[in-house]
Amino acid sequence: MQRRDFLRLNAIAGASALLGPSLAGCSQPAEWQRLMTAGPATIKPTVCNMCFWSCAGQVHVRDGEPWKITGHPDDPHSMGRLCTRGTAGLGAYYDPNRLIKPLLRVNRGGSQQFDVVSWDDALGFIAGRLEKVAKEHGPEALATLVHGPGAEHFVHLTKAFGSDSISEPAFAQCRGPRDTGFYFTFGEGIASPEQTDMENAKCVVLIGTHLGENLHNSQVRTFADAIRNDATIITVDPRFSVAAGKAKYWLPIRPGTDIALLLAWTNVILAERLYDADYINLNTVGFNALAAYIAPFTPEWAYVETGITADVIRQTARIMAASAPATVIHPGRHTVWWGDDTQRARAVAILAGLLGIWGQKGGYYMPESVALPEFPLPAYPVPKKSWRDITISKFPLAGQGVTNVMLDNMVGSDAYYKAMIVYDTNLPMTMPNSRATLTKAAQALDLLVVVDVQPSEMTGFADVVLPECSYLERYDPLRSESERDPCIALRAPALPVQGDSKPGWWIAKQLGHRLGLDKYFPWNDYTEVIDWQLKQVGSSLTEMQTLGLKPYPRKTPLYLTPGAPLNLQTPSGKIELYSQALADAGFDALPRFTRHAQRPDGFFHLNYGRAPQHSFSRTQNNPVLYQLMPENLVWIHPDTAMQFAIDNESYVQLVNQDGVVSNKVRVRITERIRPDSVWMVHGFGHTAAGLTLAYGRGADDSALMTRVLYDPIMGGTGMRGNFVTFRKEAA
Ligand SMILES: Nc1nc2c(c(=O)[nH]1)N[C@H]1C(S)=C(S)[C@@H](COP(=O)(O)OP(=O)(O)OC[C@H]3O[C@@H](n4cnc5c(=O)[nH]c(N)nc54)[C@H](O)[C@@H]3O)O[C@H]1N2
Ligand SMILES: Nc1nc2c(c(=O)[nH]1)N[C@H]1C(S)=C(S)[C@@H](COP(=O)(O)OP(=O)(O)OC[C@H]3O[C@@H](n4cnc5c(=O)[nH]c(N)nc54)[C@H](O)[C@@H]3O)O[C@H]1N2
Ligand code: SF4
Ligand SMILES: [Mo]
Repeated sequence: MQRRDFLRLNAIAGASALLGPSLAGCSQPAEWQRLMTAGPATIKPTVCNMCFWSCAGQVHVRDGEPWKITGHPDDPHSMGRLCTRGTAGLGAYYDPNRLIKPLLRVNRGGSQQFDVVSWDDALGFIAGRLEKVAKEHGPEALATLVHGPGAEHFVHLTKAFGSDSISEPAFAQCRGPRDTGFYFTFGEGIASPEQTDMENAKCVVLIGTHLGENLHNSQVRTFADAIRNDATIITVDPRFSVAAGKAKYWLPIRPGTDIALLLAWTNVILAERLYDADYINLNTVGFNALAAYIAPFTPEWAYVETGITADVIRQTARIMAASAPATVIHPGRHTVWWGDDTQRARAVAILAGLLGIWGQKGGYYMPESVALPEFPLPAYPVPKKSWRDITISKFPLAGQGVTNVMLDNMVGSDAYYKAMIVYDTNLPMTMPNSRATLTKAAQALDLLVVVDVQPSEMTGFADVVLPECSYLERYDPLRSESERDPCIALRAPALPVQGDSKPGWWIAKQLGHRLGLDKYFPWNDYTEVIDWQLKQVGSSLTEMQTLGLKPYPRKTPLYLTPGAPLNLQTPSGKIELYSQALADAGFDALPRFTRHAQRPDGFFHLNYGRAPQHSFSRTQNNPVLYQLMPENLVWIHPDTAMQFAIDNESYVQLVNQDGVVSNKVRVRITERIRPDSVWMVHGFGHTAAGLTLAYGRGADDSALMTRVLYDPIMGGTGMRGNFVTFRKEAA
């Protein structure tokens, strides 16, 4: 069957499946007049979904019309204020390109298109295909790729169906290496929100981690506290980031050489005995092995690799040690860089371990969450084949499902997976070099369902597109995360549902019903689940509708007692400077520095990151944020610009090492980038025509990432080993 060409969502037959411009915002003077005279605001609780920091917010509604969204005053994530993107949530609500009806791919006279169909038809089609897959291949042949808090509904559905093949890009495209490296050192990963006690730190070290551009609300606020408190800020970044602009030390490191710097810092701390020997004796294993290993990695050695002078390496190491334990060595978040990322995270963790910052004021605090009981449900069926069986042979120490492994197992003659559900993730722009595999997977799979709010690139691969209503229109699982001050926050519908879009819980339950899984959905409305959970912790849905956020007292101290032995979950119970577990699995027990590919002549490191106005690839079409930043720019050093005769503000195309050519992108000539690199913000260069504002604006970094450097330990997709040169726009 010749189906599943990539469909652009303006190729929809019949009645419009998009919201359309009629509801667009309130820019007219009459609107302003109305707002000036409207009645007092009622406040409805929400949890922001414009990024995954999940700030608790308040939607202010006057005379039935949304007015504004603000941060919840008691929320540790938002500290009472939302960021640029959170404030622009109403733009997502009103976006005329929003999906509002289910779509089904049909083949009509040899050409493919999406038909608008009823929910009943869409869900019936999906259930029929899933039942066929289960009958022919077993329910384990379903893989579910998800992101965000609403993912829980589809995780639940997938497990009830009989598969545990669930993964999210937050692991293999984001935090996986960091959490794996910390796990093998401290016995646990770093929390989200990160447990960095920056407001009490005397020294903050940022390796990459471009706080300020990377805008995770309270994290940036506590970084600002550190600056206000005169903490010594040390940033390591090939680019003069916003954070570098606030720093005492900016180390413009040669890209990809961070492990060399980390080893040299460790060398200085050991050589100059800048550690607390009692702490090391009590709390670490492998110190002698580390000391012997580290001896050759002097600052002079590291200078040659990193370009950072030995003097600066020594000075910064001494400041970190003198400030310890009030030193935050930030663990980073997007850590899939060069493929040796778990080892780089190990090097970070070892340094943190030597400085004794675990559980200490001004270092890493001990996060705590509210223990929220699970709603009572029957046990899930045990899958005959687990994601582990499929993953471990490739990436032995992957602690979670790996998106890229699942995707790879959807193509080829021995493809294991036959159906995929995708929720709240835009895989073609999220997983590097995935478009070809996605295209093949879409051909090969018996079913591909995409649940999204807008006609993203991912929807173009789907058999069925299901329109979820926005976070402002729905209930989702309660927010209960590990953090400084434990609390629970409620996302509840604040605004009327647009069109025929539906909340994720409803979609999952309806599918469950059609698949004969009613016993896993023994409630009529998801509010019953939330209310039951809240009642177990002394609250209720009624109370939370008013409160929005409920703080709970901590049960354990925020900091560990200085001098008391750590009781970690590592095999030794101590900080594992030397990791026997890694050695046993055939990996380096101590982090190894590897020289990465040199850039070819005339090519430049493709460096990328965030801008405060946007999140990943999800906000470029938001009418409010589009106005703030309609396209991304490519940062080019003046020497490079001169060499290629490129003018500031002109448009160029980027061509990568494999000949892939980008969209045209506007040039910003700046000394804030190393001459060997260019930089751009991720998430632009949309190819989905249904995103009428974002379509064709700026360039897509992911499209240029045809070289993926896999982390052999946990499967992370290193993205930084790509290089580009320039093609000038024809006049
Ligand atoms: N506004 C906004 N904020 C966000 C997000 C968003 O989409 N929008 N996303 C959030 C998420 S989920 C994540 S994971 C984080 C990601 O944000 P981070 O975790 O901060 O990402 P990094 O890759 O560490 O940081 C990017 C920086 O690394 C620098 N860099 C590049 N190569 C190297 C190198 O070889 N060595 C060093 N030391 N630095 C290098 C780049 O110049 C850039 O300044 O941001 C979060 N915050
Ligand atoms: N090239 C490159 N790739 C990257 C990164 C990078 O910097 N460069 N960053 C990596 C990192 S750190 C991360 S965390 C990942 C993030 O990757 P993703 O989680 O895939 O993030 P987005 O690109 O924002 O895609 C989100 C998708 O969800 C949809 N969506 C938005 N809101 C909702 C909702 O309420 N419900 C539903 N059902 N759908 C919704 C959006 O329309 C969009 O299609 O990307 C990773 N990939
Ligand atoms: S940091 Fe901004 S976008 Fe992210 S959840 Fe908070 S307010 Fe929303
Ligand atoms: Mo991320």
